[in-house]
Amino acid sequence: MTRNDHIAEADYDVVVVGAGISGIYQLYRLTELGLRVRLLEAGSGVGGTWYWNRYPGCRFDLESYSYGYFFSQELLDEWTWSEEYASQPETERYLNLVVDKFGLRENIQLNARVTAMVFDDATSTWATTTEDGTRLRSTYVITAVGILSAPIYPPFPGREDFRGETHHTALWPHSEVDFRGKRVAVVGTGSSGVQIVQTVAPVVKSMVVLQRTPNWCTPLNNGKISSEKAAELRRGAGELHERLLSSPGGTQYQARGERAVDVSPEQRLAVFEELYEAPGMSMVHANFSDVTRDKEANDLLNQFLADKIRERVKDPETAERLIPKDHGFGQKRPPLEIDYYEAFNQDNVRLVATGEDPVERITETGIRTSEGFHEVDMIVFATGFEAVTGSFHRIDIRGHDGVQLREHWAGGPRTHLGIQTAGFPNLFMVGGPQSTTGNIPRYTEVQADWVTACIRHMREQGFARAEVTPEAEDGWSDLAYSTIKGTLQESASSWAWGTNVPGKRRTFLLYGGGLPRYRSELDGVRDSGYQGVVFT
Ligand code: N01
Repeated sequence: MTRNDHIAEADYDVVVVGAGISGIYQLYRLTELGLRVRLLEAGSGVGGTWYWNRYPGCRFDLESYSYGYFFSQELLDEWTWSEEYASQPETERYLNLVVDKFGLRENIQLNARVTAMVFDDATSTWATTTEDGTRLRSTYVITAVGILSAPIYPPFPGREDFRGETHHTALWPHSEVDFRGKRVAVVGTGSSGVQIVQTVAPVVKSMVVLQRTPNWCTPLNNGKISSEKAAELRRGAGELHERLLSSPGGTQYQARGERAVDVSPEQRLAVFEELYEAPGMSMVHANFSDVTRDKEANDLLNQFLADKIRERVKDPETAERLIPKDHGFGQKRPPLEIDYYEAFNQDNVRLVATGEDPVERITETGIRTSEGFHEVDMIVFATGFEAVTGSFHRIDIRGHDGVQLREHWAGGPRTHLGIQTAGFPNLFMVGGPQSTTGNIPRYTEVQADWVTACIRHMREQGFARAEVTPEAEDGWSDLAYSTIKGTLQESASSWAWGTNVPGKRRTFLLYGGGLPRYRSELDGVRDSGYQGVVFT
């Protein structure tokens, strides 16, 4: 009898779910180990977020080169990002190139939406079923289902009655959607809504933007990447990667040492002005150390940003409606905009604040609010996602004794390291709850490396299953929550807390400890021989 004789024979060693940026990387690492891997993807192409969200104007809000892969110098040499913040088609092309370049396509099954994943205690294997009834048995399952991938619609009565076109930004069709000369309603003013409004406003006949809560949007300040910069990025890729992994958000930014409340009003204004002209998330990550932590400092920044909105939006009433009153800058991930505020200076663009003028129903020809009727040809729902846990809850996942994951997480998700959950042996999550914030690919690459090492360890030691203890799960869940305690984020309302989904329990769904601490937690568990994980 050899060491692995008690491990049941399965169709595959590993089934990975999701061909987004994280799933593709996980697949690559597993094929390096020589495992038999099948990756199941619901879409008819790879790319995940960058496959589904193909609406006009969709692009990165973090630097393209900080978001892409670093595992292959050959890939870094071959690929050149054209812009600091690449658009969706470019990113989708990049991910397709990676899949082909590393021979991963043969392991990927497209049009394979997973409906169920059931653990069999007798054989310690998982049965994964797809929508068409196909069933695959594997020793391990790894979910890479994305934290923003379960789209939601607002519960407006009459949505099915509308006879014009309707689209959700996260389910955008492959065929071109023609906005020219159309009367369009956009529901939702998060990052997706902001990007689509500013992009299509110049070509529509008219637009009504339905806003429930305004956001603090700051300028993207995008730019082309010159050939000199591209060469420099190639040369410095290793260093950049290290810098990203050493920063809390996985970004290239560094916060200032000083506090906003300690400098003179002139100095403060000069810094805020500089950051307003700077690219990307500078306002969040390169700002004074206290602006997203301390209420007084935060209010100073809010005042500055509110004045910018007043400067840019001509109609004072519209400007006031666009200024957030319920949260401070940084309590939610801020949308980055190009000329979003200027769109409201067009005579044919109208803002409806649904707090003052709520939607009553959708009819065959438009949207009725308490104060009027908006006749439109198209409705775009930019209404976001059931974030983080939504994609898990849309699959019937059952562990020991048939316990459902959604039951296990009824009081909010519980995990160990954001990677495993008690009662679900050999199920690993990449990009699961309690595991990320900021630059997601930087978090999920360290998770995928950890999972790969854990599976290698199991195979070397002849273990059939890996299971986390309830104590380890309690410990991590408490720790993940404690990372946000006492910060301004603790009182936020957003998808990160699940509060955008009616009836969902308010729970912090992410991990706020920062990437260096997270990496050290992962390393610590691995180096201790996987403390908290029971192997049999
Ligand atoms: O989704 P959201 P998103 N009635 O949840 C409104 C990333 N991302 O797709 O704020 C009326 O932020 C909702 O209102 P409220 C990024 O991390 C990145 O825009 O809940 N309105 C809100 O205005 C981002 O944070 C990029 O009150 C309703 C909007 O719909 C995350 O994805 C681009 C409503 C939803 O905003 C999610 O962004 C796009 C209702 N019943 C996304 N229900 C980049 O730039 C919801 N809303 C890389």
